[in-house]
Amino acid sequence: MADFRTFFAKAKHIVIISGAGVSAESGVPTFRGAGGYWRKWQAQDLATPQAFAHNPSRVWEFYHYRREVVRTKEPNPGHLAIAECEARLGRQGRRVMVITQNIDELHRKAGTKNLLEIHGSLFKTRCTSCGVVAENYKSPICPALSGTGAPEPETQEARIPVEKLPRGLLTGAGGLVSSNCFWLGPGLNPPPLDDLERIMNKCLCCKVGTSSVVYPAAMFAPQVSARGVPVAEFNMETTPATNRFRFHFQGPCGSTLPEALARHENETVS
Ligand code: BJW
Repeated sequence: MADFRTFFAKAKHIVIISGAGVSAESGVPTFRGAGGYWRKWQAQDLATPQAFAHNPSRVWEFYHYRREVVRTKEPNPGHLAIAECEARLGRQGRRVMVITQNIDELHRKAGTKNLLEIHGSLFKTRCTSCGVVAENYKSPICPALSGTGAPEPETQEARIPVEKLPRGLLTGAGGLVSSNCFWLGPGLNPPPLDDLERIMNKCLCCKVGTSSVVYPAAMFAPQVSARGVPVAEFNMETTPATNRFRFHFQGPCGSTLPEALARHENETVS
């Protein structure tokens, strides 16, 4: 930690790549492992264009359930340490950028401003007819989803007819809308990553609470590490990429991050 803190005190740019683990202590389930099931499926079975085309009612029940869970959750000390660090370093002319795979908006709720939500948000929809993306915080998002979405494996499917599922109303196209999340399947709705290469080549990189098995996020830290950028991983366990990084802080990031990102007595810009 002392070695990491020396880099931290001097870094002009800090890039934080986060995954589901950062929200685990807020009570949001992670994807992989025992808690990652909804009924008998995992996200990789339902967060795909094929699953939505085959059974939009089931996929909407899944997203409705997760929207309702997430709206009751609050940022934890890990989210708050990141947001506080961004504000503090900003006052010193330094920059913190957060790239999150999470769709729960808890970084935003914590106050993080410089944020790329590369997998989208549970609270945005995309019209399948005209492509328009819109914010939508309604609960439920449409009357037919009310009382549906229970996660237990034995739950009866709601089998909602497609005309009663959420529709796009902004442009008049009125098509079926899907959740605007970055679904599995190469090349779909690529996230906006234009400036990333430039910033990431000269930063301190922190990789927080992600299993590092989903691309493109999984590739950023190993790539910059190979170019000599110091990378610190914060995770409960090791990941396939751990031995490629300079630092690994094992444990709940609600405890490790506040210590790592706290004010350093020698905070200066290099
Ligand atoms: C704690 C903790 C605590 C717990 N403290 N830690 C190469 C190129 C292109 C595509 C591919 C490719 N290789 C493979 C692909 C295909 C695919 C892919 O990656 N598949 C893998 C499953 C093998 N990729 C895609 O389909 C991507 N598409 C694409 O076109 O990419 C194009 C591209 C490539 C390269 C450059 C530019 C563009 C799209 C991927 C979209 C992922 N979608 C999902 C669903 C989102 C919507 C939804 O949620 O409904 O995103 S899948 C799911 O996994 C979700 C997550 O964001 C994502 C990552 O999971 P994450 O966050 O790592 O969570 P977990 O559960 O896996 O891990 C939690 C970790 O936290 C664990 O390690 C715990 O130990 C830890 N933890 N508590 C600290 N308290």
